[in-house]
Order: sequence, then structure tokens, then C-alpha cells
Amino acid sequence: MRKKEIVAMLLAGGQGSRLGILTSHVAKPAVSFGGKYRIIDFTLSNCINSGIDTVGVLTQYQPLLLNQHIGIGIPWDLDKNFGGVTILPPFVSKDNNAWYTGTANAVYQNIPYIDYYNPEYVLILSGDHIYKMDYEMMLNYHKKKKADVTIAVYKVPMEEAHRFGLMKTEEDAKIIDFEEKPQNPTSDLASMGIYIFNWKAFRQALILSEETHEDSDFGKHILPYMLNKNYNLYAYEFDGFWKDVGTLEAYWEANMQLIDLVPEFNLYESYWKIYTKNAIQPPQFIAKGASVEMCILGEGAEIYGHVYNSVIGSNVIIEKDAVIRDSIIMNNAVVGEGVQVFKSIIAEKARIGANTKIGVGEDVINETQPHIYYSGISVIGEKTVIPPNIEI
Ligand code: ADQ
Ligand code: ADP
Repeated sequence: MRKKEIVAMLLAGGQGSRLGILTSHVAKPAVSFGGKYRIIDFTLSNCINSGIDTVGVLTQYQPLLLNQHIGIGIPWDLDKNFGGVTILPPFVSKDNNAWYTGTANAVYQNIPYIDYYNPEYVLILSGDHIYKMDYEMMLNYHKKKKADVTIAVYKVPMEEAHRFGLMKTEEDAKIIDFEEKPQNPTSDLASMGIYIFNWKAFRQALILSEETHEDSDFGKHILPYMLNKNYNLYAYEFDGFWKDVGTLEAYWEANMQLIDLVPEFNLYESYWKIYTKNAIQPPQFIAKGASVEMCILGEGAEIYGHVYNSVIGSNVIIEKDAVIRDSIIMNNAVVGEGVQVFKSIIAEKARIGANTKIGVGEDVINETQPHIYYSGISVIGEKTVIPPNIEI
């Protein structure tokens, strides 16, 4: 029987409620990022760049755009007869209900998909991370350690540790303690939510966990269970750029980091390309009298106004005398004449009427550091039409 050494399962079925109106019509992994990408592109590109060509995408909310984007996986070279990318929405069968009630439950419900490829290893990934990582190196480490489970880990600031699964390790990186999002953290070694499991042991754990919890979850159930049963769990430390963009602040920040003078996360490296679906689009146009500084511009963008320190998606139109600062304007949005937009996110296809001000509060500009605003992030949802001459 043909088999695959490793199959990746990409968890993309969370509601994404922390991204607010950005995810009311779009699944989080399909939210646009960095002017020309969607969030899921980073993980899918990591897969193919790491030699993993079999990826199941577990999704359940607003899958339309995600389906259109992924298609049969051509941009990521994931259009395969055996393997490739498969979108796995929840389904009703004789003995399961329709929803994925937890992260491990989602994988449990797709055991037949994994069995079909009869793999040695299963890689679990999240749909909302921005990073470049060679999973093949992690797999080699997993084999070398003779691990049953390897968890990718990242050192986080202690004050943020409570948002993560935290672990303690012995000197050789063997995990001796794991706790999911403890209120009073005693470790700063955080799980990245990226795991490699030996399929045989993992399959058993999924089935057992399902018998006791109907909302079976990796951090809460599977990992503590396997640790308890004396399986070998190892930590694999990652020290590159990694960001979970599940909140508006993190999403905005990660976009802004792309335009730093020396970006910590660089889209321009040729050895680790990020692939995405490319529509055939006209080139950018920057009109006479327009200004563009420290920006990423998507294809087909037309700039007649002034844009600073911003990420502009494809086919965006910024009309005359408009001023955009520290903002993300997504694909196909139109910003009218004389509009001012500061520290905001304007989602796809939104239209902003002339002379409207968004995110321009009083006293928000710090004179010594003109790029810092003391306001929150203003967000305009997809396809929203904002009338002219108002303040938001
Ligand atoms: P969180 O990111 O908080 O913690 P969770 O909300 O379970 O974990 O989401 C993980 C991923 O699974 C997300 O991509 C989400 O969209 C997806 N997902 C959530 N529920 C799902 C479901 N029912 N069906 C399918 N997909 C679903 C996890 C770990 C922590 C770790 C952090 C790192 O639990 O231990 O520290 O990731 O970000
Ligand atoms: P956010 O926290 O922004 O809403 P996540 O993607 O992290 O986005 O997932 C949201 C939460 O919703 C998670 O805690 C997850 O366990 C939960 N969740 C995901 N799917 C379901 C579901 N079908 N039913 C109930 N809760 C779910």
C-alpha cells in the first residue's frame, strides 16, 4: 500500500472572534496579510518548503473565501493525485455530530483521512501563525530523540506566558511538566501549538480522549494524558520570528513589522518563498503629487494621495489629498478624497467617503515619536460603506 511518511493537519476551525469584524465573513486563515498574502499562505508555504505535500485543512467557519483561495493547491505546488491539500469541513455521520468541538476532536473526526495515507508521523499546525519554519528539521529532531511527541517551543515574556501552554523540561529537552494556560505561570517555555506525533500512539490517545471528553483539546487533554502515560515528549526550541496573529493588536503589529527598515520578518528572502494565489493584475500606479513612504503596495494599487508606514493591498485606490498612516488597507478598498486614516485596519472592498476621518483622535500623536498613537486600532469591516465627512 502506498503511504506518506508524514501528514500535516492544519487547524483552521476556530471562530476567530478575537479578530472582531475581520472574521465575520472570512475564516481567520483567509484574512489578508502583508498586502498580497492571506494568513494561511505562511503555513502552507512552510509545508511545501519543508517537503510535506499532504495537508488536511480543518475548517468550519466562513469557508467560502478559504476554499476559493486554496482551490486545488496550485500556488503551493500542493495539487497532487496522492496527497496534496484537502479542505476538511465537519460532516455528519452515524456516530458524530456536525461540529468540531475542540482541536483534538477535529483531528479525531478525520482519522479516516489520516489512515488513508498510513503515515508514520502527523504534524499538527495552526492556521493563524506568521513564521517561517523548516518542519523537516523538527522531524529529524523528533526521530533523533526517539520521541513520541515533539512540541515546538518559544521563549515568551513572563507577563504573556499565561496565554500559552507552558512546559518544564530536563536538560536534554525531555518534557516533565505541561500545563495549558495556567493562571500563575512558573515557566516561560511556551508551546507554539505545533506538534509532531507518532501516528500510532497519537491515534490511540485521540480515541481514548474522545471517550472521556466531548470537546477534546490538545493542550487540555491529549498532551497531559500522554505525559501521564509516560510517553516521550520533547521540546524543540525555535528562535526565529513567530507570531500568533489571533488578536487585532498582534495582527496589526505583525503587518507593521513587515515594513520596518530592517524587518525582523522578511518577505524578500528567496531561499524560503511564501507562495500565494496570484490573480492577473495591472501594475501599481503612483500619481503626480502623491507620496508613498515605508509602504508595501499590492499589485494594481492606485495612489493619488499620501501614504506613510502602511500596508496597502491589491487594487486599493487612495484618492487625492487622502492621508494614510500606520494602517492596513486591504484588497479592493477605496479611500476617498481628503480622507484621513490613522492606525486603522480597513477590510476588503470597504469604501470610505470623502473627507472622513478614521482613527484620528485628539492628542493621539506623541510628538517625540510621531508613529505612536495612544488610541486603539480602528477597524472597518469588509464591504462597509462609510459616508463622507464623518469622524470615527
Ligand atoms: P490557542 O491558540 O489558544 O492555544 P486554540 O484556540 O485551541 O488554541 O486554537 C488553535 C488553533 O486551532 C487555531 O488555529 C484555531 O483556529 C484552531 N481551532 C480552534 N478550535 C478548533 C476546532 N474546534 N476545530 C478546528 N480547529 C480549531 C494553542 C495551544 C497552546 C499554545 C498556543 C500557541 O493550545 O498550548 O501555547 O496554541 O499559539
Ligand atoms: P478566537 O479565540 O479568536 O475566537 P480561535 O481560532 O483561537 O479564535 O478559536 C476560538 C475559540 O472557539 C477556541 O477557544 C475554540 O476552542 C472555540 N471553538 C472552535 N470551534 C468551536 C465549535 N465548533 N464550538 C464551540 N467552540 C469552538
